[in-house]
Amino acid sequence: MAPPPDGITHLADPGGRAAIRLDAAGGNAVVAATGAQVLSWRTPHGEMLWTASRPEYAAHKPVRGGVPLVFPWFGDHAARTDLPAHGFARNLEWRVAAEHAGPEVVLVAEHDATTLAMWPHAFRAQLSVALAAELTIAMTVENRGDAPFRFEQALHSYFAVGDVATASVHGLDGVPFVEQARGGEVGADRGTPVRFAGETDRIYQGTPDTLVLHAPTLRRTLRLRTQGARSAIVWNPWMTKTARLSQMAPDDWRAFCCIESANVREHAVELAPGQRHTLALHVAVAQEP
Ligand code: TA6
Repeated sequence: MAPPPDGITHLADPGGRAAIRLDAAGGNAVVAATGAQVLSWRTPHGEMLWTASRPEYAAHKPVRGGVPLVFPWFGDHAARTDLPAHGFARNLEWRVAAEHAGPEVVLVAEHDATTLAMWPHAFRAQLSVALAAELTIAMTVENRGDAPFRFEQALHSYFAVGDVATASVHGLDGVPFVEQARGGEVGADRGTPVRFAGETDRIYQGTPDTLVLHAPTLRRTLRLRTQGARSAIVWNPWMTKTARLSQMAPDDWRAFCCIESANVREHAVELAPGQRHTLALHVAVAQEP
């Protein structure tokens, strides 16, 4: 078997699971084969992604942190309580389909008897992770069946912010949202960024291509630029919900926020047979001196 291109290393993650490390621009990123989950993105300024204090690196399970994938449904399944929240993509073992100089790794998952029993559609999903000065994550879904299907998806990114009470998300001014933490209350921010003062679980619809996360306690700004995403979820569980979440220590809520690049609910994606769709996220970091 040919050695991987420069900048790509195969290794075991902290749980001994197969993973791939990409090295570039003075930093690195690690992707687990389980769930094609980006576990880490380190730049010369430190770790950009956040991981829970009690992480579990288990087979067929997502680690809480990094960038878990949501597919083919978001949240609880509409009809079946026996199915996993956020779909099954993050529980699958993905295979490496390609590795390129750059570096870039491409992982693939396809329908099988297990997925068909949960979601009766033939699909091929591809997750590309590329590292240069920016981190790029692109999810492509193809309809391999003979009938149309609709799916929801998200790159469920956990970003390190230092102290979430000082963080802010910019670019959602006037964009309508549904606040899941308040029973689906609808709203829209006017003339102010999103700030965190309690449990926040907002689905924004009709989102712009660029959002900015300010994390002043880390003297850091992240720019999130997307293609093919019309939804975004902004989430922090705050103190009470944290107690109900796996892998979390009681104070973990203070150190992260999720900004999820997505297509959910009325912006679910419909694919005709043979059609494909790509959601791409490019994250750039600016670090104050
Ligand atoms: O994306 C926000 C959300 O739907 C929250 O409601 C919370 O459930 C979070 O995802 C984490 O979900 P998980 O299944 O990873 O614990």
